[in-house]
Amino acid sequence: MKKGLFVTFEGMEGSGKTTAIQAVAAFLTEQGHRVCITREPGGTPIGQEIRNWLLNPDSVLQDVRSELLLFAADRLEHIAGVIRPALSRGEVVLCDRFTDSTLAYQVGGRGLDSDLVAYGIGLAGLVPDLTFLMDVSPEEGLRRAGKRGALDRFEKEDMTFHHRVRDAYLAIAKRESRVHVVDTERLGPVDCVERVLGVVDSFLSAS
Ligand code: T5A
Repeated sequence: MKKGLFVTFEGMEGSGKTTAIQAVAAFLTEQGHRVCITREPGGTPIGQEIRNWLLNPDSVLQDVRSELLLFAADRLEHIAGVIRPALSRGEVVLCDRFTDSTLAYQVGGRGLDSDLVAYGIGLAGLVPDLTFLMDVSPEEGLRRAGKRGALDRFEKEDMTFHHRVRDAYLAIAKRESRVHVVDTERLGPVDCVERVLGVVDSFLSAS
């Protein structure tokens, strides 16, 4: 049974998800919460194998639906092996990417059929309590990501792909009240974390 709090962080490459998660986790831990930090793809041993393959710029797929199924397999193992056990222990789970990434990248970016993707997402059977969309323009996000070195298979996509992904994310935020947009281009890392903590705090006080 779910007892903890499930919080997901979404957004483009280089949008500041990892930076925010680390700071939010430190703050919540200091306040006495038990926190589980995890990510997709790659939150389990098999998920790490799937991640390596999916992000490798040399990986080639003949059918783009295989990509959807690889993310779905990663997610099912992650939910069963990491997320649900942590929630049942009452932990705050901070997850770097979840089902909204599939909607943004596989429907928005790749143009896959939304019913097919909805089926893949439905297999998860788990909806976040709160989601933070760390919003940044693709130009700025990729500039930040590029500073780390070689670009991965998704980062190497053209700018129109990245703009479709961002548009899809903003559309999700418009229709889902659990999604809170944080402008990481205008706000520095400290202000972004303050905004996230304000929302988490209100949510915890109200529940
Ligand atoms: N994918 C994933 C799908 O297609 N479908 C799916 O279902 C799923 C789950 C995963 C890829 O897989 C795709 C999407 C992705 O392409 P990833 O490596 O896990 O890739 O995710 P990335 O988004 O690529 O991770 P990044 O590390 O690039 O981005 P972050 O975590 O958002 O950014 P972060 O925190 O590392 O920050 C990047 C830089 O920006 C600075 C930081 O200091 C750092 O240098 N920064 C800021 N600068 C200014 N202002 C701020 N507010 C800042 N916040 C951070």
